[in-house]
Amino acid sequence: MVGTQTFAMLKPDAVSSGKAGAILAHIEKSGFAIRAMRMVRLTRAEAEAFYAVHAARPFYGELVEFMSSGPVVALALEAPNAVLAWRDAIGATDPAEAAEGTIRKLFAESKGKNAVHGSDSDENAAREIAFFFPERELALLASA
Ligand code: 3AN
Repeated sequence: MVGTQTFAMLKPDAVSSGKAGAILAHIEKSGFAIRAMRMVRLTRAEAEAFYAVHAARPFYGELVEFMSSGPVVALALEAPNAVLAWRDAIGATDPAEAAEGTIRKLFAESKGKNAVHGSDSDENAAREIAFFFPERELALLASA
């Protein structure tokens, strides 16, 4: 079954440059319901754990450094076929390659500072939502 929820995050570049509100408005206009939202600054250890799947990639150190450099906004989003719909809405990893109208095309600076994160599978969406949202917020999600 294709899930109706995905995990999204506004990265430190988007938050520090004052684009969080515009991106949240874009998210809602694009048909996603925000089911949970939390602003938090990740510790280095938390960023390492969140991106553990990328530990072997050459950019891992840079990624962890950047993701713990300032606050992020974590979101649980709901839409039909949520994971794919959100990947479509954010566009390619590199904003230079992202399609017109996508969030990375509109708001991202570079391949590393690319404004937003999106889960790549239903399994990772569940893992990433659980990483950021404690029990009470998960209960909210289940009843939505
Ligand atoms: P996506 O975020 O589109 O799923 P992934 O999974 O390939 O892209 O990469 C995870 C994160 O790692 C990206 N969001 C980006 O911030 C960072 N990243 C990917 N490639 C590079 C790179 N060549 N240099 C620096 N950071 C990168």
